[in-house]
Amino acid sequence: MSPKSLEPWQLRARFAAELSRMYGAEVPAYTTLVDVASEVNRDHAASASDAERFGSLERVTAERHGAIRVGSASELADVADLFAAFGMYPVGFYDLREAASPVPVVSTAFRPTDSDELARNPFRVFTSMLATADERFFPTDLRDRVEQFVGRRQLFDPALIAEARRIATGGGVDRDRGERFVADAVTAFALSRSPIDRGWYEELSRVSAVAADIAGVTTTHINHLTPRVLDIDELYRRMTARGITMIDAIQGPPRVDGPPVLLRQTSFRALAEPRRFREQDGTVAEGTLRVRFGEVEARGVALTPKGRECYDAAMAAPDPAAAWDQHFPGSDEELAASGLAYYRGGDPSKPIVYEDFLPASAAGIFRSNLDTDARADNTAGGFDYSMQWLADRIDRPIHDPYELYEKAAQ
Ligand code: OOG
Ligand code: NI
Repeated sequence: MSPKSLEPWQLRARFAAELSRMYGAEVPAYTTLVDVASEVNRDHAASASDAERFGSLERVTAERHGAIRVGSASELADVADLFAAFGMYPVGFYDLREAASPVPVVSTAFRPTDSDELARNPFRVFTSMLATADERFFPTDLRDRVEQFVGRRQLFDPALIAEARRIATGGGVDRDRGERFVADAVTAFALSRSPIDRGWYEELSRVSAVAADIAGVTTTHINHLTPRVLDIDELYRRMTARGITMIDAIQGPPRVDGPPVLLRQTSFRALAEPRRFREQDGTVAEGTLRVRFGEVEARGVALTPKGRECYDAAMAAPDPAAAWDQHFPGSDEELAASGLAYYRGGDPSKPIVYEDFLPASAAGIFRSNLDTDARADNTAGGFDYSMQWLADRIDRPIHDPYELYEKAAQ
């Protein structure tokens, strides 16, 4: 490739940075969050000797995850083509219908899969698809209308997807075309000003606020963008001190004295944003919707399947923090020796960072930012979505996260 061209990782780094700029302009509290996260990271790096154990300060400061939501498998297939140009591939399967407060979506995460690529820029996007085939949420008549509505819209310009395919195949692109491609990809996730059909949006809201956000509009948007922080408890305190009300709890593992594992997250509700509505009489009126939010996360070591069982057992206790020591040893040496967590070459000083998501936390994050839970008819039949079902529909393998950690550990 010529020195003037951009490789997928460079496109990915620009994509993350430009999405961040756009989201900051759209959601001002996000900018505060990023500032506070950077401060906490700087302070933590200055005071802790092993601050870069889970990635360089440079990686962590640039690190973001985003979340988007789509309405059908064919829209998800377009997303997969688009993200492949950035070296981001589907990893893992999350069924949020199984959560304590169910959300009618199934999800995967698009991210780099190799250690080198993750070190260059680990941008990941949690991507949810509306589970329209699940009759507990969508009786046949509603399902048909949702599928027709989604089938008629076009989230991505076919030219953008065609360009993405060319870039993925070529392994890069020249600078001018690459910059245009990134700009067009970012625009595809901007909040739209086109009028929303109020009656349709409200009908879907009665089933689920997430269903309305996904299928009540003709576009998609970035739902949140999440910076990574090295000390999430400190971040929580500083945000609260600035007068931003965070959700009650940090999701995921409790704060522990031993090595941090997996992923801890917290969020706050963004303000209502101006949107336009088409009323029943055809007139267009200004209104607002409150669907987006801010989130921040701290990442720890990836657990093996055996470690994950210990985690699930600890979290099932009435007080997970108090029960933690019964399930987890207190040092990296012991975690490595007992095969509970992944370390590069088995060396306890080289933890492999958890790059994925947690279904219970994801459902908790969804829920804490909604006014109402989904309405389900539990006498109706569900639908057996699975990782393989999704992979077949998007015509791509979905990676098993454990296989990727296993490979990184070797
Ligand atoms: C996704 C919620 C899940 C996370 O970090 O667990 C998520 C969404 O709101 O679309 O982003
Ligand atoms: Ni998130």
